Amino acid sequence: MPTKTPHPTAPRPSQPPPLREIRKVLIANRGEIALRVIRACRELGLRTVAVYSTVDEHALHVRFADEAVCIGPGPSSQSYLNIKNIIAAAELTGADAVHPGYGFLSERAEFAEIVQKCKLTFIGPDPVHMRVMGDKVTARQTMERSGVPVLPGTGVLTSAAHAVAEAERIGLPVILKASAGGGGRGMKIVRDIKLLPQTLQTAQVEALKAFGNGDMYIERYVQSPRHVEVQVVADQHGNANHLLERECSVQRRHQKVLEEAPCSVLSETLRREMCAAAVQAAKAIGYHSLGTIEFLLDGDRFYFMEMNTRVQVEHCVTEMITGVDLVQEQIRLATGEPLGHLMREFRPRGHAIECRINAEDPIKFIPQPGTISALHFPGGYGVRVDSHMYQGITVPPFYDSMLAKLIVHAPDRQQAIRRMQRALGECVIEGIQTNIPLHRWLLKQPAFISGKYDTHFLEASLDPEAVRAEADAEVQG
Ligand code: MV4
Repeated sequence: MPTKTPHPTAPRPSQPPPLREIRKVLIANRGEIALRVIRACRELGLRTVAVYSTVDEHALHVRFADEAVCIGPGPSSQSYLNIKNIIAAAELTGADAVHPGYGFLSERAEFAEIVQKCKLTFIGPDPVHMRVMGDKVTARQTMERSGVPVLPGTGVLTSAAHAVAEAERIGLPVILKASAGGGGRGMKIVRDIKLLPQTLQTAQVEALKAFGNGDMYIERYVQSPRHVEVQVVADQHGNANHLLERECSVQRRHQKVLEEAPCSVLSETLRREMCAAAVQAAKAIGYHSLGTIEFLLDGDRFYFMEMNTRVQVEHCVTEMITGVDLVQEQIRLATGEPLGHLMREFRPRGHAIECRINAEDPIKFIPQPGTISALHFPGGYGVRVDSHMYQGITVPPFYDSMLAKLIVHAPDRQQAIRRMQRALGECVIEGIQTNIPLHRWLLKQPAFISGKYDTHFLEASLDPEAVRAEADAEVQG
């Protein structure tokens, strides 16, 4: 084996040599993202180690990897979150790097620290940056000091009286957020000042129970925002850049359902400003690796919401409109290589849409584990399917219900919508219920087609009868 196969677009020899050699990567994850990382590794000429729980013995990531190690039983707490067993698997196989994927251990700073202490390369940022961004009050204050727009808000609330005084200063409605929360967990909207003390009390108790930390803060509540996030990349030499934005407002209970890139309502000026703010955010903390800066977009104003320090489910729509393999770049950046070709200015190349196909009742949204009896995925020009499914697989009940990501790329948004409708029509998944009827319904909604929707659109316009009609139409063909 050669010691290192250069990335095809890697900087030419005039650039400094990599700081760390990576030859074998352990993927501390499962499902489609484990496959996604294994594919990137294979193209980079890197060897791969899969880890798996007993219920994933026949999973595709186990077969795709060069080696595989069982790390425990089905429940995540005993397998995909079992740090000791994952590190043991890395040592046993002689892996020299760990890719955490998304979910599971991907945003646990302690895990990244342990990986580093074991002389393994963590394919992600510095644990310090994971901590700063994991604590939402610290993240907010750090961004505010760096000149990134944030909503009027507070630090950690010290008492009910403090909360009331601050809410009166900011103006109602306000939103109470848990400093240790994120992704929509531990939030409460307050519209009546009389209800604030009681709501704060309840929220503190809940946050303490859920996160082991009851710290709360207040922000002005934006009534109907869009969720727009910017993909950033940064190297270990102080360079940072953006790869445009993703629109993620189509969600239900903080679970994204469909994502697209670029955002169809951003003017060139606003895009430039938002992307510049995201780069500024990454530079402010000396960040390196891939990251996402989430913004709330309110008309033509945008505000920092959170930073995600991992590869995201929806990274593929960015890949389609930029032509960049983000996972390969994430691995390359972890070796210490400079941004190189990623320093160029990116312009959106067409339009991409991703539908998350979940194993769930499309009307009641209840997860549906079971065995897939028949499977056919769409193909053809401009269609990409990232999935760990195959005919005969049994979907275990322990993990996320996402079965596949259906991604389309087309010259413009209207053609992308048509292409997604076409691709969904070709999709056959039998044996378990999926949310494909929901997507078929969604893609026909005038608010979606016009692009004029916000974070409330899906929940506000959900029509069980219309989704059921899509499910029935699917059965009849
Ligand atoms: C907000 C907000 C309105 N105003 N903050 C939800 C996820 C977490 N990252 C923050 N979230 C929100 N924060 C203020 N000051 C509305 C949301 C929100 C939301 C944001 C993005 C996507 C979907 C959402 C659904 C409900 C609420």
